[in-house]
Amino acid sequence: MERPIYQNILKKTDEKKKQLAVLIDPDKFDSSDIIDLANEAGVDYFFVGGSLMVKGNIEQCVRSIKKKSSIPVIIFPGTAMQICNIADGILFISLISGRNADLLIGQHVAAAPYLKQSKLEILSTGYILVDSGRQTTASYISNTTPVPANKSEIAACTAMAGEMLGLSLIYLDAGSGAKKAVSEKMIKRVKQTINVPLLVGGGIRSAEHARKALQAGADMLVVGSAFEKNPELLLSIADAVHKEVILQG
Ligand code: 1GP
Repeated sequence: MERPIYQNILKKTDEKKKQLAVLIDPDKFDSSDIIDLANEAGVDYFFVGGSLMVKGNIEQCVRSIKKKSSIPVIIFPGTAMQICNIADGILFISLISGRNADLLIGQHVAAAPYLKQSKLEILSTGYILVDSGRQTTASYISNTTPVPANKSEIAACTAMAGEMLGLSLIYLDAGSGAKKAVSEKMIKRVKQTINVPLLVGGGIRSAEHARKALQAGADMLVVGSAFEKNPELLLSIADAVHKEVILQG
């Protein structure tokens, strides 16, 4: 089975080329400026989805992106209701930091036969929610307790277990709009314990911050809220991600 997205993520990770995913929340998607900027900056992926969708239409949102860009679109689903066939791939997320059976395996069972028939590339992902100083929509809606921010060992053991279970990506997330992002210490500790690519997101708001997360060991950054407030930031954060290749190379 062809897995172009995953192969590309692996290749870039092996080459120590850092990657940037722009998270688009369909509820807040009201302008295509962000797509133009993402094209200009050469970002790697669009992630589309949200922990809770109130008025957005995921299919319309993916369609608008695809009309203007050839950057692969990956669904980052809050629930199985957000599966959208016209995207390129989907993070098949197991919320391994929580103990909510439905989000560990339940929704996956319901979605599996549908996904099997779709052309979406399935990216199995161990999702680790990290405490960010205040409750996020992700932790409230998922009804799970995030890993305490200062407990890097818990995050590391959780990531290790996720990799041992065969998950292809590990995603450390402080949640959208997090007050405090995942610490460099935790990113470093988790990166030391796994071989699969490490995604980090939640509360990244500057190029300097992005650089630090990458230097700590993140292979891909996921940024959403900061670009909603200031789309131009996309250019400087993407630049930081690309320059990091040169620094590490
Ligand atoms: C949330 O990691 C993503 O799941 C992105 O977070 O919106 O805070 O950038 P932000």
